[in-house]
Amino acid sequence: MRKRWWHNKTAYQIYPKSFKDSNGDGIGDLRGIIEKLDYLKDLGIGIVWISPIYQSPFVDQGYDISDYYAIDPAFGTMEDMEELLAQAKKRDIAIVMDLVVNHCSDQHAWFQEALKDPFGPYGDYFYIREGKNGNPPCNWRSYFGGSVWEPLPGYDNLFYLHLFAKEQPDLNWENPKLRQEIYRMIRWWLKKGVSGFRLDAIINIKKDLRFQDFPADREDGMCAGTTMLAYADGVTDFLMEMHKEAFAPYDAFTIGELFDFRPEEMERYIGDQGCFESIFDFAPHLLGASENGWYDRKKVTMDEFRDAVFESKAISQEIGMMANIIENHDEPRGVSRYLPKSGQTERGKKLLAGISLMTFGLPFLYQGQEIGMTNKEFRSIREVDDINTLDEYQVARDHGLTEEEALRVISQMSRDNARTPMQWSDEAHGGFTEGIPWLPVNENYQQIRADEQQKREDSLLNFYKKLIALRTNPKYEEVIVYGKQEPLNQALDNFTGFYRKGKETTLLILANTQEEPRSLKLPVPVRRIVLDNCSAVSSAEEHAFDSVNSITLEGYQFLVLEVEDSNG
Ligand code: TEU
Ligand code: CA
Repeated sequence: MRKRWWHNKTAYQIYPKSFKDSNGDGIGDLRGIIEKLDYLKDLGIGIVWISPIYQSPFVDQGYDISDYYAIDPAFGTMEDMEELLAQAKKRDIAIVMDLVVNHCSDQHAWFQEALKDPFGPYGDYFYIREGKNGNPPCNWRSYFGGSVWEPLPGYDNLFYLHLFAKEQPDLNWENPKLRQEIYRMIRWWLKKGVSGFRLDAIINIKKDLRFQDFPADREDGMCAGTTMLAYADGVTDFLMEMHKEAFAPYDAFTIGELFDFRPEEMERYIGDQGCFESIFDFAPHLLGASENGWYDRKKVTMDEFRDAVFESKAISQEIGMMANIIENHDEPRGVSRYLPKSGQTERGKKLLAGISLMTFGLPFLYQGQEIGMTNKEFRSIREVDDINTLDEYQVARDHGLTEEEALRVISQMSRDNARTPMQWSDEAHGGFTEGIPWLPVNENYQQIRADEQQKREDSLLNFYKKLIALRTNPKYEEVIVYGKQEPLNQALDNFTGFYRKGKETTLLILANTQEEPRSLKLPVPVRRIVLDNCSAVSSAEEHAFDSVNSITLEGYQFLVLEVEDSNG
């Protein structure tokens, strides 16, 4: 694997609308991010990905872009952005933007032109097709419900394709002119000083151009739009071209958001000659999913989480570095989702943090994760803003769930769980805003907040700092960044254990993912405890460990041990 500057970094995702509001309008903004750069620096963050801040009508919270060259006034101005880039650079923090180019907003000039003349040059920027006697061309369902085809206003029997909301028309990547427009825009931002991009929903840019029906997968007679991906060959041709024309000239950091990819394509995605530098590992997040919708999802155990992560590492670690997440702006909070009820404590949260950050790959935190923010209890559907959640609520209701049952589903799965404002302090609205927040703050902000955890030595936040610091600690950097990951006792229930084997150092990571203590035979002599979530270990050197061959782990104990090389 070719060494890259970002390999020993820890990354952090900011959802700008909910991070920090600087002017009291209830919406987080760029000046708010600038205010908090020192907080991020102190945490040890080296890369920050900011969800979309471009001009947008906010049908899908900025993932519907109406001008790729403009900052939305809700977030600030282009000068604010330039200032953010400069301030981040001073602190050696790379800024990564969101690249949303599978679709744009229906308010984008391109689409407005296409509406005027569907057969003109801009019509060909989109997928405009004839329907079947006034009905959609095929039976694909959009991510957010309903057909992917929307009648083109003012025309008989013409439809445009949108895999997401109808206000997010898909861009026609088959059109070389469109592709060049996108590459030009990417280069423009890179030239400005952005370090790279997170590529939104990027696998979808290649369509199965036959636009034919597939067998229905729900009672509505439709099939998931993503069904077509199995028949859409050649996405990597587009991606390689984009890499060559836009990213390579600036040596940009790129991280793909892709589901539904084929494992044998890993090399082409994140290998040394791949189209991206990294991709997110969504394996644990796909667990328990049902094609029927959120109401039909299965609860995921920590052992399933472990198995999914181990499998991802097995297929990727010889090739490249995936990014490890427990949550993001589309997912529920990781601590609420993966930890058993009895483990939803600060100790359990440290354990989950430890597993995630000691796993081979680029650690990627989502805002609030570092203080253990949790899901929110939604008591009424009126508390929800997210378009995806509103649809899933309706799907659950249509399936016969009561209002109360449907709200329970939403409380577990809603994307708004992750989008409630960041909990900075015990001031009103968690110190996020001096006005009224666009989405209510989680009721638990007095218990879970950054300022308190900053001060408390044994807090989750400080545990994250230790984990992050290990990644650049000269003693452990090589093993944590590059050491091979190998499972330990994977057949044990409620247990996650693995080695990280470096050139000179071997670490053993043990996590007792249950309330009951357990004794464990240690396969190799232990040299020292590097990190322990049950007692404070301030520095590795101070805690030499007597050679022992068994250990008793407390409930939800997490340990990083330096051990003798198991092969020698
Ligand atoms: O997400 C793509 C994607 O596949 C998700 O929509 C996912 O399936 C869904 O959120 C599960 O509930 C990206 C963005 O991360 C998301 O916020 C956007 O809504 C979407 O693209 C459209 O741009
Ligand atoms: Ca604001």
